[in-house]
Amino acid sequence: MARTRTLAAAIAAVVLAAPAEAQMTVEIHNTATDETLGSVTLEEEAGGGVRFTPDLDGILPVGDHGFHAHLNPDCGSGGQAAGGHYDPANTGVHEGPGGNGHLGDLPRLTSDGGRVTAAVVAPRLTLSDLYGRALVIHEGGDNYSDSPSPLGGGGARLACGVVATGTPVMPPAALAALMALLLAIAAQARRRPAAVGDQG
Ligand SMILES: [Cu+2]
Repeated sequence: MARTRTLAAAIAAVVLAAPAEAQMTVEIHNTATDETLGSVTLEEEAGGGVRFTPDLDGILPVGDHGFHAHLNPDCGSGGQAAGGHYDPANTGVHEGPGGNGHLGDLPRLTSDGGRVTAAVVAPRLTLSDLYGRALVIHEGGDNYSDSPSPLGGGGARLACGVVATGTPVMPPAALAALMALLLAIAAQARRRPAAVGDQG
């Protein structure tokens, strides 16, 4: 029974130690050369939304670049393997971060001499929306519209990075139920007389 209690305590310790991701860092690569261009750090905002803090170099030309969460966690084939904009509600429209279209429509990034460091916030997202997606930076800007060009007019997929799957968050109710189960198992083990040979 000591063994059962130890096991229950060990499982509980592992469950309690598993953190919800507070932030994640995504490495960004040039889709043509696979060269690393830096990273983007994702953090959930206290008041809602996700903050994207880039630390990138070699994003050219200078000026605005379309920036989106695309569906697939794959940057292959020049970024095309990432698929379309993440759009879980199947809106089929590109309206930018403040609109009601693709959930993956992020605020534009701006290159200053190739460097991109200014943070942007996408107000409708949660961090878990981004698990297992790809972040894509386009060659051109983004007018947050499908007109005159589709998908903001950003054109070629210049750079891309895959967002990891992340640690699933256990809801408090599920955690409480698991703890109750473990305590019940431990209590039952305490009541049961030790069987012959159950000495270890
Ligand atoms: Cu895109």
